[in-house]
Amino acid sequence: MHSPVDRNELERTYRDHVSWLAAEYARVLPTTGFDAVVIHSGSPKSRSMFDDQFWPLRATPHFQHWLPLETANSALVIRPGAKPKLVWNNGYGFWEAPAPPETDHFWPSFDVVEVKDATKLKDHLPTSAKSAFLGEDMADAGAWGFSADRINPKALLTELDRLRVLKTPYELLCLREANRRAGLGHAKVIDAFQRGDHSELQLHLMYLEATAQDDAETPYKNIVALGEHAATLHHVSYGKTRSSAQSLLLDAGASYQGYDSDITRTVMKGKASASDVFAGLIAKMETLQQETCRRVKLGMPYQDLHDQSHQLLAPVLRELGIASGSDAELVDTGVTRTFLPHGLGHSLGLQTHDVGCAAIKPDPRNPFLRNTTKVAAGQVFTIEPGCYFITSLLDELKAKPQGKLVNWKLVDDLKKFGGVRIEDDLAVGAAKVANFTREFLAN
Ligand SMILES: [Mn+2]
Repeated sequence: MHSPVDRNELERTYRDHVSWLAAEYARVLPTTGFDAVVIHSGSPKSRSMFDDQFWPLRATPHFQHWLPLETANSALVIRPGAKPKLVWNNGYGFWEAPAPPETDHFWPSFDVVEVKDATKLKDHLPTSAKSAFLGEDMADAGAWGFSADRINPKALLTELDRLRVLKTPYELLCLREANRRAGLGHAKVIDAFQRGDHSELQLHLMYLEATAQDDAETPYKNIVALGEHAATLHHVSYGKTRSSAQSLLLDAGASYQGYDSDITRTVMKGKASASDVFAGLIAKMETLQQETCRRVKLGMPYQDLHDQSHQLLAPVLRELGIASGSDAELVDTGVTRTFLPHGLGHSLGLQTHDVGCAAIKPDPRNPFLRNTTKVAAGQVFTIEPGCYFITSLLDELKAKPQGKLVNWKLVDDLKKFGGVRIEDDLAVGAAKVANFTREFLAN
């Protein structure tokens, strides 16, 4: 186990990160027609118009790119040549207050102006006719004098989304630590599952405890799927009764300074002979996933990796007797896509499914692929092949001519296990590709 983040390294890499961001904004703003930008942190969204509760804040990613402060109704003012200004609204009243940030390393990088009331924010914003506004509070922006063409201008947003694709050393440090934390949760839950029977809710709560996260703080809702529930790709309505299911799919992450990890493991318990095929499937998917990770090379289209994972899945299906036919037949007729309907992976950073790698539409055969870039040094993305027994998709396949390639008796037997997904977070360097997940979680 690696030691937690060193404070000096955090401070040093963060300063460099902010300098780099400042230089990039100084390059991007004039080319998109602006001389300054206001980045609003966001405001809590109402859960229902019929009561007075709010969802926890999800800060604007462009705001979090600068600093790990989860604070509502605050704003950053970025003007090339000037120190970044944080207009920090910390007037919370007496009902509630946000959790303090985990560390305070970021404050010296900003001129901080404190306001006690969201309505005072506008007094500290630029008045230039060439200043842009980024954020979800667009009605406020309009009221503060930003014309519609200066609110979330598409050309600027596209450039800034692109900036989040290539990570700085600071961001890599954070993403690696997010993996370490999630690894603690995975190890704890897998161990508990293999020792005894639990409900999905119990396993979920164990994960939160082991990673010291409240449910609302996890980067995405934990997917805790026992048995057949794993066939629901995003199973988040946890069973509350103890289950004797023999398989568990756990897809859960952690956050550090706003940066996310996204990890999936599928495991079995016991030595039930009836489940031999599924145990074999987990082992073969592990091999397939590791082979796909090994194939990551600078300059190759990520979509090629996605397509190759289908080429690798075809022999897995055949060797286990799930389907027959040649690799080409199984891939070209869409049989592998019935068992693996989602994308191979996605960019990862401040958002679990970050958007910067999905600017181009994928091939129509890969409708859910969220990474269509060429692999480049500085990218961090997931590799998460799977193989599932999803009744609705299987029924569609059964009705087609290529349905005859499938051993339906075996598929029906395997439905009780739901499916397999194995997911790691990879950081592409100029010289090598690091697997942040495997540093902390063997398999
Ligand atoms: Mn993922």
